[in-house]
Amino acid sequence: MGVADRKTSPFEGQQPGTSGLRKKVTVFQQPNYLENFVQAIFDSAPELKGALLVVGGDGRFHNEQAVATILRMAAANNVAKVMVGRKGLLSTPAVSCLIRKYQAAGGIVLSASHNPGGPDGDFGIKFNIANGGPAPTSVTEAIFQRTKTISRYRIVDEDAPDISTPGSYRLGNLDIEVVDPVADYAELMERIFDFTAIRALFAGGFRMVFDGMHAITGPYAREILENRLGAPAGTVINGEPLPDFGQGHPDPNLVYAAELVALMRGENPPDLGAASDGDGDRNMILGPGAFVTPSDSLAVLAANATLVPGYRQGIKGIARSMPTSGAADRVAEHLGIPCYETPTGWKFFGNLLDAGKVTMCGEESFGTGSDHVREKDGVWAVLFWLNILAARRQPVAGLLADHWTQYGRNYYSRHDYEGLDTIAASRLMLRLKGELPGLPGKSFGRRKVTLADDFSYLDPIDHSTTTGQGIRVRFDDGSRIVFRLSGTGTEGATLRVYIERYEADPDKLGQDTQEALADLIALADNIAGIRSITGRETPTVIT
Ligand code: G16
Repeated sequence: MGVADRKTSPFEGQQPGTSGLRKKVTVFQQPNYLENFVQAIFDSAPELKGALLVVGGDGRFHNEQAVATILRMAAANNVAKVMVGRKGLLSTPAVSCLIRKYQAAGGIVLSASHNPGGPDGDFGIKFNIANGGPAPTSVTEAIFQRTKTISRYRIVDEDAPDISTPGSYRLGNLDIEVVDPVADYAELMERIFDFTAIRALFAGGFRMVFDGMHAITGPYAREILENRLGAPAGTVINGEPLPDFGQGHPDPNLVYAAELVALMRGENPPDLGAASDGDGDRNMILGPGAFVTPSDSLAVLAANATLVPGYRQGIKGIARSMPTSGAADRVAEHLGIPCYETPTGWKFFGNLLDAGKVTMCGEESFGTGSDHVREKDGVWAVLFWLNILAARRQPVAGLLADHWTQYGRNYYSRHDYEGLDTIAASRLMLRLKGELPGLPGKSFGRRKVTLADDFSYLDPIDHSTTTGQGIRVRFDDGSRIVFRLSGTGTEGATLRVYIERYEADPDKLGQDTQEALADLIALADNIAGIRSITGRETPTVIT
């Protein structure tokens, strides 16, 4: 077996963003581009030598080639064994599950999440550490620094084996175990949820539609919902993973999950509508006449957690990203448990979960999860909803209404301005930062600013500080506007504006969200000059 030490030179900009390195497929197709980044991972994570590494991706275009390259490089970098999903397929939460279950030293996830795929689409790579979660900033920064000086990478000459059938293979000194992508994950779900109750729910005629969006979760949802829980065939739609996601945009929100949204708004809608994203870590929950915001979803799951066998003992704490609404905070307060506010990025939950400070976490970006793995988990969230609905026998809208009656409602919306000119977007943020000192005490109509800052986070476990995590403007009535630039896009800049207002009046809990937030939405433009600086009259996506 020949091991080649191949010469290379650094590429600009191999800096991981909110969740790994995401670029256009064409960027990843450049000779040595992927190799440089993978070698930087091996150089920055010496614990992988002689150990087990989990590898898998969401099946998007370029997945197979990338997996083959990683196998050849793992063999040359003295990894003892790679566990890889059949055909290189694994959802992101399934990677996390395997790392934890088989005590791997880490994992490599190939995905650009909810971003479109195909030859002109996006690709991505992310390193997960031994706890199963995304590497913390200290590690991603070390990888990035390494990419700047890299001059060689190691790869075996031999081709990687065909991994389309589960089994044991060998490549030089490397053991390769090809696993069924679904089996271990499905087994974990059976241990957490009351499958008997959910089975009875379906047997009683409960109808749901799960939109796999031609991404990774189709096979997971088919196996769990249709095969193990007895939901009728056809419950899972768009369930075949395709390299270009059927030319769709695998982002489970009201805009991109249009087929599901139309079904839920059509005649005789099913009792539950759900969707997941490219790599299976996001989720969207809909009921007839009800859209559950991800922030509300976290709050509802936390409030009802003891109905689920895996959380019967109660939850220790909740964590949410800063831009996520305060709905979960109210549940935490009621339960007498802490609620932590972290920067955007699932990696910030890892320390809190490992230290046992929190059991559940969630983000406004359609992510919910718990300490069962160290990633957010789309199918898990859907099963959690099913378990609650099976226990409470209530429609989604009724459950939400009851929740708001008890806790009040955090009206919440995110307005995204995608594909902005990067210079204009930075100018907007810079200008806003410059305004911060003058904002507290200033009045806008009937509201007065009580806090205006650029969010920074002191990790209570490792005491690291992360700065510049989004501009927060809070008002005296508890409402809030947050501005930040996305760290996951690959084209231009995306400005995210998060708008939130709390309402406790029982007569005002059923308003249309955009109407309930209309004056704050106008205020956001007034404060940040969005229209004048970006030239955009309206957001690209409203969720
Ligand atoms: C990633 C991160 C999430 C984050 C989301 C959006 O999710 O893991 O923590 O909330 O991106 O980030 P941004 O607002 O910077 O675009 P995913 O599903 O894309 O891996």
